[in-house]
Amino acid sequence: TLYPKKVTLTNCDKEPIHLIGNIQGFGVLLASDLKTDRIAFYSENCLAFFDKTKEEIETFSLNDLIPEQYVNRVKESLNTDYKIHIKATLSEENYLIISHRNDTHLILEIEKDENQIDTLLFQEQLTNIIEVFSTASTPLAMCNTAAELIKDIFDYDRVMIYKFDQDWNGEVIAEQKESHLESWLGLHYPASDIPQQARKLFLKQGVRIIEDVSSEPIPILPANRKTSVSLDLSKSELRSVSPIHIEYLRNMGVKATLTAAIIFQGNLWGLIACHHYTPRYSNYHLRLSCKFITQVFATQLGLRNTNWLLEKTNLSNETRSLLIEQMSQDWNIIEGLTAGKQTFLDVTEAIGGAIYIDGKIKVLGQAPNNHIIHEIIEVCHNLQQSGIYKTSSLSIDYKQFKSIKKFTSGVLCMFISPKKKNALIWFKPEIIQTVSWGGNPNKSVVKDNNQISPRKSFEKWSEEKEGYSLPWQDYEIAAAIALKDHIAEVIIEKYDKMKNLND
Ligand code: BLA
Repeated sequence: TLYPKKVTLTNCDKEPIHLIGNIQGFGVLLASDLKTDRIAFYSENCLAFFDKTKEEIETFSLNDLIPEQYVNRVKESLNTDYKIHIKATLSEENYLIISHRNDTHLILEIEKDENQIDTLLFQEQLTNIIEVFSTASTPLAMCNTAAELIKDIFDYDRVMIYKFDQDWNGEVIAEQKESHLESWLGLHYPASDIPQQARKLFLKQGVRIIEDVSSEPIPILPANRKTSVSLDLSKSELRSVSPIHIEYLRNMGVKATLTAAIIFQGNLWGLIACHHYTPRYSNYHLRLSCKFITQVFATQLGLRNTNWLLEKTNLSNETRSLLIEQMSQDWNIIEGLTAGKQTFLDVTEAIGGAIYIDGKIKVLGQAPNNHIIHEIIEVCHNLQQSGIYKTSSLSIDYKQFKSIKKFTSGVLCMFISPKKKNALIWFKPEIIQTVSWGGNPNKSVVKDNNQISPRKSFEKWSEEKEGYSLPWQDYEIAAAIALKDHIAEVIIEKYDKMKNLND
């Protein structure tokens, strides 16, 4: 296959795990070529499963291995992006055939059908879920509820809600676990623990299990032995696991996982990560249910966040209308924005700010002196894009501002007109945080002989994070842009008024 033998530090996030060329042993895999309709790839365990020789399978089409009525139904998945699963009896045993297509192949994955779920109980549980989520009081309460539900239903030793930040580092924000395990609640993990290609696959596959980190991967063989391409396993249920991640889990002492993607508006918001300390198989019914619950959870969570954002936006809009009224009263922009009951600070969550118009500076709340404000404006003007510059770590980006980091770590600067340096600036204070990591994030990879390994220790490692404010949220930036646009309008109107008076 084209799979690189050595994964190095520089190609870690390029390891093509969708082409890994192996499956896990809880099923068998067949792939038929969409063009020729013949079997193009098969997992090695198909030989025993179908009791055929390599030579036989390599000349077969699906019909030679699987009864025609099943093959016909399986082929329905050719017209859809979804998976189709059918119950099948093969050699007098019950199986599930789960099929889907990629660009070139129809892929069949066959697992034992051992549905021991009490359907009625299960439907009851699923029905309760929507109610339970919608009555949770905060998004965090909702995450705790989700962790409890997943623990109850799927019974892994540890269930975590793992949330990504804007740099793809993550934090365990909710946890349910067996009481003898130490808690990982609040621990942070660096982005490199789940590299970008692994995150991308979660958008396609949604839920995946690792049944047993100690099991031997089963090779996928090409029917044509000269084939130099690998089968794309992006959506496969059985895809085997990157050796680096296997080592990672071993170092953690974990034997099996169930992982579900929390996807909101097409973005990966976080993961439901479940660990088990002995091998554990969750059948397809359970995996589908997990997907369903996670989707309901993601939707409810998204709704909550949207409502919250809407409330904030509405409040900020009201403030802005008032400011415009104040500015229009006597056409004094600076007075209108700073002297009334509401000031321009109120459209964001800033605690200080400054206005610079035609050489005049006016400050509000916690703000540095005029000299420093001039310096900040210079920096912002050089870095602005479309008239905006924002940072939540001014003193880290620019050492000369270290002495003012207490009140001025966060800066949002909005230039009113692109040519002049007239600007509105908002400031946020430094929030010193102790961040606890699950292992030292500076040593998240160990390198020996050009071979890389994940860290060995997941011991709690704490770090003081200084010089950062809370981030500027999208609604704050939108509010600042809207205010700036209105100020520009007021300036034009004022100019027209003055002109009319003079004419
Ligand atoms: C995959 N890494 C993953 C996955 C998780 C994590 C959840 C998804 C696969 C799964 O377990 O089902 C990381 N797991 C965590 C974290 C916690 C957890 C942070 O429980 C916290 C509690 N990993 C490394 C390094 C590399 C790496 C250094 O530490 C690369 C150089 C790679 N991680 C890596 C790869 C995958 C992965 C390649 C994909 C595995 C696969 O799907 O084949």
